[in-house]
Amino acid sequence: MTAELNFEDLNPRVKAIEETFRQEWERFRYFVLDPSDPKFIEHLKAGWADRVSVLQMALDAKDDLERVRVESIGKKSELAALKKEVGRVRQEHRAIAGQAIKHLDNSIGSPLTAAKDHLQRLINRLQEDREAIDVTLPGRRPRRGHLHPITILRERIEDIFVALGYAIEDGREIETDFYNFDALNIPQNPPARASQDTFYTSDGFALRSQTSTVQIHAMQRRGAPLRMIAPGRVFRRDTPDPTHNPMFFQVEGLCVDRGISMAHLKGTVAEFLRQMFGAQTITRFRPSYFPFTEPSAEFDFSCFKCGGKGCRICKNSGWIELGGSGMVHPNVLRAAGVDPEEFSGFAFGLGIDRMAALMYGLDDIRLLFENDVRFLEQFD
Ligand code: 2NL
Repeated sequence: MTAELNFEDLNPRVKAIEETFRQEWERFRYFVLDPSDPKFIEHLKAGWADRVSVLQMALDAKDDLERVRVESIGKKSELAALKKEVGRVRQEHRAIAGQAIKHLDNSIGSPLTAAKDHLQRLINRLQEDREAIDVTLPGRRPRRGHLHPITILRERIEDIFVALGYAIEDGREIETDFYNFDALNIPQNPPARASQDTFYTSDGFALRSQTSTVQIHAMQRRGAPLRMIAPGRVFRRDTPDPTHNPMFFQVEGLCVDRGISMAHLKGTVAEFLRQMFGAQTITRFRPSYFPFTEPSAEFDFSCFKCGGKGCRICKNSGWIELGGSGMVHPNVLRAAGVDPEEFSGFAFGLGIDRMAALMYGLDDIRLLFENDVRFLEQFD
């Protein structure tokens, strides 16, 4: 049986516990202030000015506070040990010892509880602040794109011909030699094919060197009469330079019917160019040679910039060369299954990229295919 204790035996330990807690508590004192009090945050920021985040500080303080609670009034604390010894205090001192310990327990426990509650409210508020989204802020505007300048131009050309009663036809970019050369009356010999020299796949298919291929398919499929244009990507074995690219864009037009003459060709091309470059535009035709047309002509139009007086754009000639044309060769009609005795037709072709370079004043057509947005976004 252990000896009875006097209150005086316990009292120094009560004082010691109180003192230890008081020292620890210094750091947490202000947490018993109400966190919604503006002075509270001010106080925090002043005291923790060098800390990056008040929230992190509050989370750390919460851990610290819990440690202090465990050490001060937890099951293994000196206070818990003290409570167990109250039973051994002499009868007449026991009530006062009990009261002193209970008072100590409360004087430690209640500020801890208050601080913990307030700290939690502060943490909640800071977390809400951090996660809050200001729904009144304007959204980030997505940058609006636009069509490629070649597409813009192609669509303008299409609109003009659709209004003249032409269909728009599309086709494959990989073709057989028949569609790319033979059907177009291009002789088998290498020199004849050199100007249309294209790329071949390992299976012997050709990348089309003009969109006439689409027109041959269309004549075979639909027969005559026929009015159509074929815009699209074509390929030539050219060394790239400011005016050449091995891949470029073309529009070809074809009109096949009974009694079609050179007059229809001239009227159609002239009307197209007037719609494209203005009512004052004059068109001229120069005799030329293409294997797929007979007779053949190249066409020029009066400069849209100077009106024919001569300027940098038309190289002082007053005229701009644009494309080729002619009456469809009977051999071509025959190859496409159209009877040249019954039908005749005209055809023409022009380069869309060349036209874009002219209209936008580009000194290098390759810029159109580099897909540098800083360049392309100037032309919408
Ligand atoms: C040019 C020359 C031309 C054609 C294309 C054509 C199509 C068929 C039949 C006959 Cl299906 N001809 N197309 C005719 C003459 C010239 O293009 O300088 N293009 C940029």
